[in-house]
Amino acid sequence: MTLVQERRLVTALPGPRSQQILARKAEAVAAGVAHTVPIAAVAAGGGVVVDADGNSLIDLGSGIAVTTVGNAHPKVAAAIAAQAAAFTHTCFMISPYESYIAVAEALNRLTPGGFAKRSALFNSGAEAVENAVKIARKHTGRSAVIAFEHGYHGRTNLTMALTAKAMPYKSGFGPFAPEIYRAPVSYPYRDGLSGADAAARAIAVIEKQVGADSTAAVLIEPIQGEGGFIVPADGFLPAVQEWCRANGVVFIVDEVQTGFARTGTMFASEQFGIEPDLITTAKGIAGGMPLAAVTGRAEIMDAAHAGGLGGTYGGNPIACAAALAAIDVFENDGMLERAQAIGSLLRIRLEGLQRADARIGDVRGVGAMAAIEFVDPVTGAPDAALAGAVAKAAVSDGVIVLTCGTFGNVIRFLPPLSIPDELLHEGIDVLAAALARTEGAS
Ligand code: PLZ
Repeated sequence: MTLVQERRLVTALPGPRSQQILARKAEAVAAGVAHTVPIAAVAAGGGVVVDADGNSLIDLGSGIAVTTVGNAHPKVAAAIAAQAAAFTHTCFMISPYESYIAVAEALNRLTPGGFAKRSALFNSGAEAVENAVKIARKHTGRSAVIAFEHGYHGRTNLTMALTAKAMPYKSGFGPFAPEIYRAPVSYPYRDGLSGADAAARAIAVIEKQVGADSTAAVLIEPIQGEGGFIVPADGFLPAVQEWCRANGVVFIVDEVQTGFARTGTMFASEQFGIEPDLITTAKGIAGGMPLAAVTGRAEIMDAAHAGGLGGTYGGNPIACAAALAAIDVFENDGMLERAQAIGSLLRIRLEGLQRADARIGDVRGVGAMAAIEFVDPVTGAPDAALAGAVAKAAVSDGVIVLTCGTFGNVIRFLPPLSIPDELLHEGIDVLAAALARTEGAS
């Protein structure tokens, strides 16, 4: 890690060079591809992102939970360089190569469940989810898929249908794929239900409105990411899994955001005591290279006929080399412990903020995946304006934080696990100062 680990603002953001580049963006890049941090990045590593003007920002977002091992991690960068020099592509469906197979073996070994497994590799989280649904439908011969309120699964046509939130993800982009049904989730802060009661409510909706016999799969994030870092009540996920088992429904758990040490275990499923039939992964898997996977029970994964799954780039050799290096770091460089330590630090700091400010209605998360939900202290109504203003002010002061939530009123913390503690503290200090001087919507 050669970058100096400090927050350093040498210009207001965006600085003059970033301004020039962002002006070109406005002219050249489609307006729909927006950005939230007004800089042009030129380097990143450890716990910082450096821009074209020499500003160094504290990174509490990891490019949306991707650079978990650290940006440009030396082992990942070396593996990419070596693979790029050897060969960049053959297409695994034409001429297979060992690294793809080694990634599949690692995923089969690391994902929860002692049963025989298979994996297939793709390019993005959305593509992994699409393929998990294809596989579940082929295996069951059924078509309905259950997704949940507040769920997020991507922006492709099928995954837009699976995603709950209209704006910005779906609005004007329909018609959406058929045979997708939405069930209520467990959102303890807002519904006050036990896990068992929330599961009973969801199962009743599925049974009454869809029917187990028509249902190919239930698809859920163990902790909902884009939807607001919603941690379900204890017992919710096991009860849903049990219902799936009893009804021959494939239980697909989307660990695209929660996967790979983020929550302090390799997969969040482990913390909820579930062993999904299929798991989708992406983001953290390859240290920043585009790679995604579906991993699961061999008899389900093998249901698709030869040639039924694939794609030109799926499991690209450079992405696989990066993944093998990242997985080595996850397993051997103390990443689980680091995620747990970051989680404790964040929780202590965020709960401190909450005690001092009633506009923070909830502090939640697991490991290095933490969030605060902003509300009107009197009514409990979501305060998206406050979350947005605080996040924007923190960014202006050199701390990258992301918002999320169906109501847009959540600030989430997804630091790279390579961030030093001092920068975490400084990042929270900056956020606290921004909060103290920001008025809410009410
Ligand atoms: N499943 C659980 O979190 C991606 C989306 C950001 P892709 N989340 C970040 C945005 O605004 O586009 C995500 C996820 C879960 C699937 C996906 C989709 O992964 O790699 O973005 O396709």
